[in-house]
Amino acid sequence: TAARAWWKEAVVYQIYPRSFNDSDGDGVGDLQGIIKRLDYVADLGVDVIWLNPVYDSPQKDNGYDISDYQAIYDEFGTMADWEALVEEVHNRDMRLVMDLVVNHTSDQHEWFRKSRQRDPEYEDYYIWREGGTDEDGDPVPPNNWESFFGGSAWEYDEERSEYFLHLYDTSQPDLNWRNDSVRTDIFDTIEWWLEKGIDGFRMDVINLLSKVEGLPDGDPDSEWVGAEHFIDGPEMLSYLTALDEEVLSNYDVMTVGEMPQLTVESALEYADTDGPLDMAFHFQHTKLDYADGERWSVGDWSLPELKRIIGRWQDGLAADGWNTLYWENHDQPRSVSRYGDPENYRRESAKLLGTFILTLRGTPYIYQGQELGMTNADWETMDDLRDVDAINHARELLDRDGVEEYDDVKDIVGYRTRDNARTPMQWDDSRNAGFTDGDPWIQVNSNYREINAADQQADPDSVYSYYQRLIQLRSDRDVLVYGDYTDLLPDHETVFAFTRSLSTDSGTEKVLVVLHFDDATETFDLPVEYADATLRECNYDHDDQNPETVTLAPYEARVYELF
Ligand code: TEU
Repeated sequence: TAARAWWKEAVVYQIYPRSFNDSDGDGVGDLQGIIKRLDYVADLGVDVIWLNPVYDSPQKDNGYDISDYQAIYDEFGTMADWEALVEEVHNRDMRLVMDLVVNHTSDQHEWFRKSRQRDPEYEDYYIWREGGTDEDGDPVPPNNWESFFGGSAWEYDEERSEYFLHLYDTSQPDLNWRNDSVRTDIFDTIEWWLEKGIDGFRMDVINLLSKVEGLPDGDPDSEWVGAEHFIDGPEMLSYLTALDEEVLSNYDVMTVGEMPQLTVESALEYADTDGPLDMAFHFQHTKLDYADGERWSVGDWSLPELKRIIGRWQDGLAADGWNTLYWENHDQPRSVSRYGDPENYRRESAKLLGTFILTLRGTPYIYQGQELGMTNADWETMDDLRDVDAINHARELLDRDGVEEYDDVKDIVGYRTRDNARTPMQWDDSRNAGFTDGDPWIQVNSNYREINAADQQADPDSVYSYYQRLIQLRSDRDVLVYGDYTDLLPDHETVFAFTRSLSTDSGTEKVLVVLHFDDATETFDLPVEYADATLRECNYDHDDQNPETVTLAPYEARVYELF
């Protein structure tokens, strides 16, 4: 069994400050708004809050474009508000994890402004290159790398007369981690926040820091052109090891790396017991519904494929390392709209998806509103969209042959836009779902009268109450944290059944989880061993708990315990 750690036993709740709660009526969520709702978060039973970036920023990418690492964005509040927040979080026995965005800064950061002026001290803080020319003598960027948000990863800067690299938006230039002063400045900033009493970091695109020397062209046919030269680059492990040894290891904090295209093999380098980080987010299951590996398309997903991915990670990190478990975050559409049935079985499928992340082995991450079964919204016009990623890609799709107007791409853009996760938290059935007294910065999902926190807190059958019970169960039962994982039916098309088991001084604790990912009914033969097990949690009411053959209702989820 794995060594105990508080962050393995914790359940994390993610707050997207812009969309959580607005205290001053400007339509944008803020820190005082979060403080007002902390009791709600604590009542859910979670242990850690991960806060998306609240640093000063022009907000081109909602805070992932930082212009000052040591100041708070004024629409969110002040440093005093932030200090009050961390204190109030700690008063409720929860911990606070901050977002760390150090692959890039905003182009409004002082470092970039000086760098583009060739100030000798900052000249080399970013990745600047001269371009070339094509056959016709027209200027072309230094290589063929692409931005994740579409288009070339290079932008020509008139002021410096060179191109700079931006793997995300043009307003997000990539820092040059080869420069010792960049690393020193970043390490100092990290230490500064740790001294302010935070409990860890979620590290944004942290496996992108090291770019291959010479910046060679990437395979033009790959999912993200250039990725083989900037993901898990040659210096990656040494940067993170230095960060851990010089800074992080002096504090009792948790670290989770967000790592595009992460494999089990690299996860074990970054985040095994000796690795610099505690755990990492991979994206393999979030690509199940891509058609032909393409994000701006939708395909059918299959449960056996999901099980193969989950099994690869559960087994791969069984002996060493630690998993993260998530369906949603601020970059992903709502899970019930993606893997469940928001029309006919919203409650049931939302509970089924909750059971999944709260009973597998790893640290669960719940995104605000997921505990209510919030759904994707409708994005009727381009003007409704706020997400730079969706807007850029919608424009690219509109340039394609045969595509004439937004209506032609609305289905895919509306399904995939990160805005789905960013509609305001639905607190109650009052105007704007209780999020703001003003005009919300993004539309409120029109279903807030049916789906909101106030109703669900009062209802023991709600998605919220179900999450609350399962979070409690997970914190009461070591087997749900540390127990071994076994998939009972790897090839079954609609049933995901697995066990967790843990040997203790007083015997073996076992849990059986049965998840029915379909809207028909299906039978499941209860393993003989579980004939006398207790049905601890289920998203349907049952009289007959342990028949030999269980008839599973649409999206039924069962959790049996055996001690
Ligand atoms: O996102 C990085 C990112 O590219 C992935 O989350 C992406 O959605 C995934 O690889 C798709 O498979 C992070 C932040 O979470 C996001 O909000 C920022 O826009 C981005 O970095 C840039 O900072």
